[in-house]
Amino acid sequence: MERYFKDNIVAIVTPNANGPIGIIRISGQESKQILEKIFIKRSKKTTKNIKSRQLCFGLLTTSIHDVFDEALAVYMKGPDTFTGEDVVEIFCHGNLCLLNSVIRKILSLKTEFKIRAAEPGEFSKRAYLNDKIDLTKAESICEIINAETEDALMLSIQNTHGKLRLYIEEIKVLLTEILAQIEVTFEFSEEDLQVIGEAKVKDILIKIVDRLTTLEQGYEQTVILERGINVAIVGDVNVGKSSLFNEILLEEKAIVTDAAGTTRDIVEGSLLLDGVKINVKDTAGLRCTDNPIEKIGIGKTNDLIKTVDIVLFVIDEPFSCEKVKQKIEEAMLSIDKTIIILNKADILFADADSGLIDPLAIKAYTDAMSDVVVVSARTRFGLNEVINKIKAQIRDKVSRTCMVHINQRQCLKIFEVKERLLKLLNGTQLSFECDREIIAEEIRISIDTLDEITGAITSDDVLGEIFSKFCVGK
Ligand SMILES: Nc1nc2c(ncn2[C@@H]2O[C@H](COP(=O)(O)OP(=O)(O)OP(=O)(O)O)[C@@H](O)[C@H]2O)c(=O)[nH]1
Ligand SMILES: [Mg+2]
Repeated sequence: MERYFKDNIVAIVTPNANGPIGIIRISGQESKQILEKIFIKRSKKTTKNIKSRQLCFGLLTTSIHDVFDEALAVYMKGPDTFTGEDVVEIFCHGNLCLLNSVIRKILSLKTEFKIRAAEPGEFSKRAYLNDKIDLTKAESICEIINAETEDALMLSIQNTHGKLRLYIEEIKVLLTEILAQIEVTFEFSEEDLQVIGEAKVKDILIKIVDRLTTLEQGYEQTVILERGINVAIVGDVNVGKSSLFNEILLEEKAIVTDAAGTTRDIVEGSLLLDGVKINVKDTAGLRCTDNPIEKIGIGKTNDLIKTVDIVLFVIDEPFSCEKVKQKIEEAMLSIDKTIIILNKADILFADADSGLIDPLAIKAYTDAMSDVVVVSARTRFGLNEVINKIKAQIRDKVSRTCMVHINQRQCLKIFEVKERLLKLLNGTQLSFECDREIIAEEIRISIDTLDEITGAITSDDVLGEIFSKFCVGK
């Protein structure tokens, strides 16, 4: 741990691109002296000293000969800073050449100061090592930066306020209660044991397992919120899959032609529905073919079908119930995740006189085929109904009650504890009377595992892995 406190680190904290403003951050004991070497405060007042938490205007030195930039800088004395150390932030023009030349200038001071470039996530790692934040908060910072939807953002922000830590602390309190119940029995004779604790211990264990299950569900929700819901458009060739894909995305993304077998690769696009990211995938039409390229495309479609959350299965003939069922079976689709779409309503249900879609003709068909949504990709008829069906499936998959952002690492620890406790609850070999020491030990290990989530206990390797996922400057 010592090494973290000895050297100063520097990084550009704004994105790796040109922009209006660029920010450079330095953290470490010598931050202020480093700033004073590269920044000349210009002030009408006589005082030239840089004071803590006072934004100063001045000239910034670069590594380019004779080039100075006008900039603002602030020095914040620790420990009330993000990293807990002295921190400097410099706000200059957001040109990457300029920012890099300032960094080079700062690093060139390494003969005078212990200064080096920050590793990914190192500012957050120092904040954690200096007890400014716990591990759930550190991880949520990275998750906030990467959140793509409002829900994912909201949940990550809640963890910076300690939502997950609180859940974990509550479970730890319950486990500690059990430990106390068991430890108290160490004083008693075998006959008294039944009376003292077993029922209560089991009750608390059941309660904890319930809470851990809720947290595991939180992980499933997190995955959906972060990666979105995957929707594949599948069906025979030429039924209008690509046309539908383009209309759903409101973008001419996939090629549409009247030639059967136009689409080969999977074409992807995304949109937000009810705050959830929907990844729509257009696929190669299913048919028997000798064309080797098309065959590869159909292979990709078949692989994709197995992994997506929702399939929009498109037909362009008003088939009977049995025929639709047969086609779904042939395509090996699970009916639960399939929305059947009959496309080309503009020609299939055209009124003889006006040539327009005849709602009565559609009603006659859908009365018998209630699960089929009739649409026309050409006129956008029925498209809202498709969107509503997708939204209904989202509601099934994303329950917004009891949501907490859980990442994979945290979920694995939760799973580990749940498995351990379930073994205690269901284990036939262990008896409360004879194996109190073993049970107590299992509870202690469970508490330690939960501590690994909040970071109360952790190893250098785990820390290295967590923070290496961060971007430089965070
Ligand atoms: N009249 C009418 N024609 C449509 C409709 N949707 C698609 N088409 C036409 O049907 C033909 C095939 O459309 P695509 O969207 O390329 O069909 P696909 O299912 O992607 O075809 P493949 O990629 O070859 O499997 C094109 O000529 C489209 O203009 C529709 O709703 N009404
Ligand atoms: Mg296509």
